[in-house]
Amino acid sequence: MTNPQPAAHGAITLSRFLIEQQRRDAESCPAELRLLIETVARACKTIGHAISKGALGDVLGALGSENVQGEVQKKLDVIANELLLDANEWGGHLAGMASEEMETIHRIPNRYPKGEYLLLFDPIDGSSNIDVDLSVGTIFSVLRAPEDCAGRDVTEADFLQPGRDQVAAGYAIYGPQTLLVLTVGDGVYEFTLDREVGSWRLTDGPMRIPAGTREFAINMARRRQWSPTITRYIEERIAGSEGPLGIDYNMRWTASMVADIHRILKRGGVFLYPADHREAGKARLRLLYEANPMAMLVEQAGGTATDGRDRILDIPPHGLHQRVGVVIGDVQEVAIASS
Ligand code: AFP
Repeated sequence: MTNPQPAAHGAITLSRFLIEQQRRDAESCPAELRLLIETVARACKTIGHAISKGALGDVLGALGSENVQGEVQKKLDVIANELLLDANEWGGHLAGMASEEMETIHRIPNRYPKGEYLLLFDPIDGSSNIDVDLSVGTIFSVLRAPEDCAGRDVTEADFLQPGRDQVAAGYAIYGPQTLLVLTVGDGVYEFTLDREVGSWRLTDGPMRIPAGTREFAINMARRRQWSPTITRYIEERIAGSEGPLGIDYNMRWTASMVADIHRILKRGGVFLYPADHREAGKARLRLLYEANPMAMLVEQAGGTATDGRDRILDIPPHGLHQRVGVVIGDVQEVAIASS
């Protein structure tokens, strides 16, 4: 009897994919991690449904409050944060959680069993896009809790692990389609939400960043913050065929890292949000729950990610909401921009 042909993409659900990954390599996807990922994926379905209601669901607009980042909180920032906390705190997979929307960590209540993982997330990435119906996303990162956590409460320090220690990373993107893109360290896979039955269906993977795509993503309004290296890198690409490179580039900027990174995973290119070279440590993106998970995904897809000099995944965190410069995507473009 011939081996059963692998099911065509679209026929494989997230649950089946994770169970088969667990069978292939229990180390990369043990049952507890599989169940955690399925829980996060279910919460992302609920978040996507809330977003799709728009003005009909009283989910748009700001709350008149600020988060720990000093940024205006949108209703959906808080709704999505609560959904992720509620979905994940009772399952027994986690020792704690951390979020862009919470000043400090969220410990698992004593009434629930604790697990061996730490979950970090940006519940809604690209919040400024919510009220104008542009793509937003949810970014998540999974770390192992230190072994001695079993006998004590987790602390913020337990979350301060370099990105290379992540055991899983992913994002949901709420756009024309609702997608989940995921890695457990064995390739990057895309799932599309089948809204008719409510299941995630495998639609791409293992994903590889196409090399040589001449497309960069940067917020040009921040030009005064760029180092000479970044300034030269962008100016040469704007000069295109009339400049030293002798070839044209294109630019995209979606104000949602999830949407820009998804485009890079699908068709290549590079994303840059450099730190402000005039003031040490002044940067926009957060290391633990934006840069690290995206860097794991991009490296798993054959790309690279630096802070403008050093590999993102090797940066030793010193704070839960630490910010970092980001240059990520096509290996050659990242190398040139990080030189
Ligand atoms: P928000 O989630 O606060 O909208 O920030 C989104 C983000 O962190 C990242 O997703 C975007 O690439 C970047 O900020 C957009 O920054 P600008 O608003 O400066 O373009």
